[in-house]
Amino acid sequence: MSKRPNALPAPNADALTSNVLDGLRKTPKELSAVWFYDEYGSTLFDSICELPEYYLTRTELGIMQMHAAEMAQIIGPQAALIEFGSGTSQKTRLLLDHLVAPVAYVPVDIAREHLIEAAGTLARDYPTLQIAPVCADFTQPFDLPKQVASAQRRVVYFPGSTLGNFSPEQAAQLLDRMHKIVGNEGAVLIGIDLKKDLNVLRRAYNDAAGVTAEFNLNALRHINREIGANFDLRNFQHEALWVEDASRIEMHLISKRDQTVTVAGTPVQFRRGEHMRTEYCHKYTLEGFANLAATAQLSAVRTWTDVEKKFAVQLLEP
Ligand code: AVI
Repeated sequence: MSKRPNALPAPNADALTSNVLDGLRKTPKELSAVWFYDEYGSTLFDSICELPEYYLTRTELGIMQMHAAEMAQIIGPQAALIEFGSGTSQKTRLLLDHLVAPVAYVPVDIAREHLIEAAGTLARDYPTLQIAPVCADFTQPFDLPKQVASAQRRVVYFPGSTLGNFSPEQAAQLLDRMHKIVGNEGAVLIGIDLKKDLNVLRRAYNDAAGVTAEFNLNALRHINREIGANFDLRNFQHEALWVEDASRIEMHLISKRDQTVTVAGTPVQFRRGEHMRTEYCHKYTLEGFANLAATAQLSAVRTWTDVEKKFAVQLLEP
């Protein structure tokens, strides 16, 4: 649901099939990370967030608990908060609790039912706040609701280090889109995962309980169901590896044998040991991220981190 780094293409069979086949024709083969997030995959992702090895969620939550009041103070009164990939809006509540007279909260998410449900719960808990959900793929242009018009400031909130799941080019484009949405008086509040001890990183994506492995393999189950393929999940193995040059963890599925998989009627050969990439998870240095943000004419006015500097939340302004 909320964690999609990209939306599935328009749900017509041809677009979905080309999305998969185009990736499988590349060398190395690739699948889009959107395939993780069916109903079961979203539940698995929620379980990942609770894993002892997966420090990201609890570290970011800790930063928000500690500093949301200061973030709200810097954002200022009568802001409109626009959240990209809002999901359950858990971290957002910490901000909303401290913002002074916020004008509107605009959760943007592709998963309509989850969006409506989360907006309904928030509306009950924040009865004076205007909540204007937008069901959209945030990587594509979308219209802002009229409720933001009277805001003193627009702020895009993008927590969770979801930016790290995009290629550097896509991430730059996304930051640029955020800049355009908030305008020159606005701000972007973003959560980013920082580069750290490689064993900590590897463990976060190769957890002992095997939940991340199941999450990765579930992409194949999703594809089998959605476009008619016969991936046998027993014939693939999960691996998450660190790629230093790109400063990222990559999630891969490795073929355990020579095999032919039929994908929407097209035979696709896999060699034993062949890797198929399913996700990027970029890990930033503060300097590297500053360079990325600069491509969208944004720079950090304030950075909050945990004591171990595992994760950062930054307020970016034009
Ligand atoms: C959603 N996103 C920030 C997660 C991450 O850590 O990059 C997705 C994930 N993939 C494997 N575990 C978690």
